[in-house]
Amino acid sequence: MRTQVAIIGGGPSGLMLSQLLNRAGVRTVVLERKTRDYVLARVRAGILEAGTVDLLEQAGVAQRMHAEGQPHHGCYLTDDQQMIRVDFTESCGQQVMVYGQTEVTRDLYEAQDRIGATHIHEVENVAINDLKAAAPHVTFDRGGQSHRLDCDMIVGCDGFHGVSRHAIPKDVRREYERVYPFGWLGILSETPPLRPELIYANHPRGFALASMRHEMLSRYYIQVPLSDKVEDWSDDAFWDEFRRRLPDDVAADLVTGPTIEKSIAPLRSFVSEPMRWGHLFLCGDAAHIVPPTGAKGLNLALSDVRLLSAALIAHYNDNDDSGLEGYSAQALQRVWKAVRFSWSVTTMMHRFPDHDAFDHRMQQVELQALANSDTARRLFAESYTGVGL
Ligand code: FAS
Ligand code: PHB
Repeated sequence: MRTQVAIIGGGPSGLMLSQLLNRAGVRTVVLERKTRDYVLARVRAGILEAGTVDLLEQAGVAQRMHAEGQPHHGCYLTDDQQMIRVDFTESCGQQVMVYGQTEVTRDLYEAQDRIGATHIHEVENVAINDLKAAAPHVTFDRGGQSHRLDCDMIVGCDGFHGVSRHAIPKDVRREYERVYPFGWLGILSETPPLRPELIYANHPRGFALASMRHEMLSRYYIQVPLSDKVEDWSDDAFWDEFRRRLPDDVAADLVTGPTIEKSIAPLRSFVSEPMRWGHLFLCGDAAHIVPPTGAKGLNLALSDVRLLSAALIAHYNDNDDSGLEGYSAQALQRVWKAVRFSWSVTTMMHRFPDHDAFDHRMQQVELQALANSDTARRLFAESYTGVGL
């Protein structure tokens, strides 16, 4: 088999990259270890920055998002009983789109089918070879048979647990990590969302987030200890704890119901530099992870894809390699700003086991600044909507 760009991983990064490259006449093959149904069953991000909305339009996959997505012009942060609203549009002229990652992935798969893009699912033992040679290649197994894919370029879109990052020599890679001492227990329920906008809650019992997918599908989270298991949490136990972490008047409006999805995600900040090594490029979670508090993960992944797709198209169509040469440094500039924002909001809004009264006072002062300062709200709004990254 031969192609121009081998893409390892068929999540949002790999799918979007394949879509943008094929629309520009650049041939790809996507190698994905799971089935399409497995990938589509994942429930993850829910917030799209304006830049991500633009990219979906550029890729020709924005129609359903505009029809079903919900534009949001602000969000709330609470500290005990105080509700602080940050108005994105007033502060920085921006908005975000509430539209689940699951739906983005579905839209991309359907668009890829329409253009006949090549996806190979249920691959195993993917290995990256000859990265520094003139022509690299990928080997993999499928259905008990070994295969070789010759290509010009390899893009690692295989997420945090993928193989691509590890193809960069250990003595070349620089890794930075912060593992948080808690996780997020998330549920989906076919109930009307608590409020029309998101609510991020800092409560003495821990963080909570009230989000949604649409007017009859709520997405709620609570901070839980890393030792907790999903089976430790009945629906009733979740609803009781979620309700306790919200201001009384807000909690009084909570409509509960059976959960249709329940999972616990660990939180970490992670960056692996560089994001290029020879003919290998990394995009998305393969290179970096942020805690979901800042709603940056998916948006940062697609920001990498926007940069790399333009660079690869210029390479093939204009014989211009400036984008490829500058990709890693340029992508990492935005990555580190998003990592900082996600870390700072996570630190402001969660209860850490080793925090003392001084730490909580610092959280209160930061939240009070959002309540009292236009400048603080503008800085938050610019990072949250992505315009400031
Ligand atoms: P992904 O991890 O989505 O995709 C990688 C793909 O590569 C997967 O399909 C995997 O099966 C495949 N793969 C892995 N190894 C492979 C191999 N060796 N060979 C072939 N294929 C391989 N972000 C937010 O903005 N908000 C959120 O609320 C949020 N919640 C999250 C909850 C969870 C549990 C997780 C894990 C992430 C969450 N994220 C959230 C971040 C998430 O949305 C990611 O940023 C986004 O999925 C990144 O997309 P990809 O880079 O494509 O990586
Ligand atoms: C979600 O709706 O899943 C969501 C929204 C905002 C976040 C994290 C998750 O910061």
